[in-house]
Amino acid sequence: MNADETIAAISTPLGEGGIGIVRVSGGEAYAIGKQVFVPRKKETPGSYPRSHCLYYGHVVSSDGEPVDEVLVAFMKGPHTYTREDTVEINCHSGIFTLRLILQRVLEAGARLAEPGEFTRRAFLNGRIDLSQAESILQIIRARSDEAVKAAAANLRGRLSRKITEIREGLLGLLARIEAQLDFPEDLEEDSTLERELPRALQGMSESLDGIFRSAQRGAIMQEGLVSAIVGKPNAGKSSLLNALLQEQRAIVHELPGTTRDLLEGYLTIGGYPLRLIDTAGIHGTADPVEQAGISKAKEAVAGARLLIVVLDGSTSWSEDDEAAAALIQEEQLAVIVINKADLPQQISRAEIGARFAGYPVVKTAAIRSEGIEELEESIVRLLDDSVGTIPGESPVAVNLRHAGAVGEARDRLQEALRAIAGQPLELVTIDLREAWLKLGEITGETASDELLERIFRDFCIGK
Ligand SMILES: Nc1nc2c(ncn2[C@@H]2O[C@H](COP(=O)(O)OP(=O)(O)OP(=O)(O)O)[C@@H](O)[C@H]2O)c(=O)[nH]1
Ligand SMILES: [Mg+2]
Repeated sequence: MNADETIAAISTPLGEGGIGIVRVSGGEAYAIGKQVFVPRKKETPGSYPRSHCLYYGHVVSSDGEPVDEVLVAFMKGPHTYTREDTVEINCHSGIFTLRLILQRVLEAGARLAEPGEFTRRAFLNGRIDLSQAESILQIIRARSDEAVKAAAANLRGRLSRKITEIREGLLGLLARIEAQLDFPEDLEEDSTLERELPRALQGMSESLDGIFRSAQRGAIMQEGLVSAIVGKPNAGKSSLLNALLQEQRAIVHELPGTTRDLLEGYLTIGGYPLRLIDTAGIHGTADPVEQAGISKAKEAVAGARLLIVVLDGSTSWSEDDEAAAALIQEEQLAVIVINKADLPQQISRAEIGARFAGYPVVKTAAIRSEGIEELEESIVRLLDDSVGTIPGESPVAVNLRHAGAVGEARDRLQEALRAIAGQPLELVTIDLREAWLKLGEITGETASDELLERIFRDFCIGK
């Protein structure tokens, strides 16, 4: 990829429509535009083309034949998307028209843009930082109002500002610590450092935690919270899925081992979009088809953020329940459901509460849709606690990459806070420096080429 080359691409979706746009960006954009486009009115050579004006006319083939009737905008850098000279040809949107015009522009000297290359240039030319570039992709892909708003705020630089502020704070602290390490004789000079350091780090770590939670929330709003229903065969998992979705989505049967494949449904509770996955009952079996279903179930459980562990209240605690319970990972959210509450009970809420300390326990009778509201309420409480909004704050980030980097930086600062008590200051600086680097990956200042490659590959050609 060469940044000196002039690039071109069709920037609107391919298909029939009112208008399609071929965009050209780079040093040769004006020359190429003037070569392929003939304005309708005679323009005076000195003042044509004027920047950010629309010209009416035709794109013509190399032998002067009109290809399409168009409006063309010539835009002088740096006041453009990429900061480079840009030409946008607005034509009739038909697949062939657009391709002919693109072809014409390529003949005139442009190279076909790679996915995301316009946005990458905007980043490389310093118009936006990496998190802003990603916000553009998020705006394109957003699936809810909240996601659009959060991405738009990031595009305006809200996340970048917060991150930059914390990075500058870290740099300031690092400078002071290093001064103290280099000139210990001046120790008295900065006696406030010792007192201020823990407080400053605590403050930064809390800010990062706020962003982390908010980013997670953003990601959930964007993609839906992946939730798996898990438990032994016949516990009533599929019945629970149906009750939650309020439709007969899954087959329910008294034979254990009814569900084999994963089955999905979408629902929103308390404003949280959930992607709900029903799974095969977990138990030891020799049946190869059932085994395949169980290994799929385990995969789904491992990839879920929330687990709904279903127990059959009319049977006593068994090894199969044990096996299902053992699937809960520490970082997962889980709610325990004692189903079949309408039948004589073999397990008590107290017993289950003791086995699953720290997790909410709810009783339901799925086939009668009883206890479903209570289940929903406890799920909403779990989500509010772990990713809920901080009063007055709206999400700053909607991207799991941001959440990951922010979370790691926060953990580094926590590490540093622990190191302050008892460890030499050198060790503290290692953590601070790593936190600073991690945060730089968000804005792109310390992002590797590989990371950039991965991010921009996700864009479409023409963006
Ligand atoms: N009495 C009573 N029966 C229930 C309840 N929920 C489910 N059942 C019954 O239990 C049996 C199994 O229900 P499913 O929903 O298929 O159970 P499952 O956990 O999906 O089972 P597998 O897919 O085989 O793992 C069916 O006969 C249901 O009618 C309930 O709340 N009360
Ligand atoms: Mg089932």
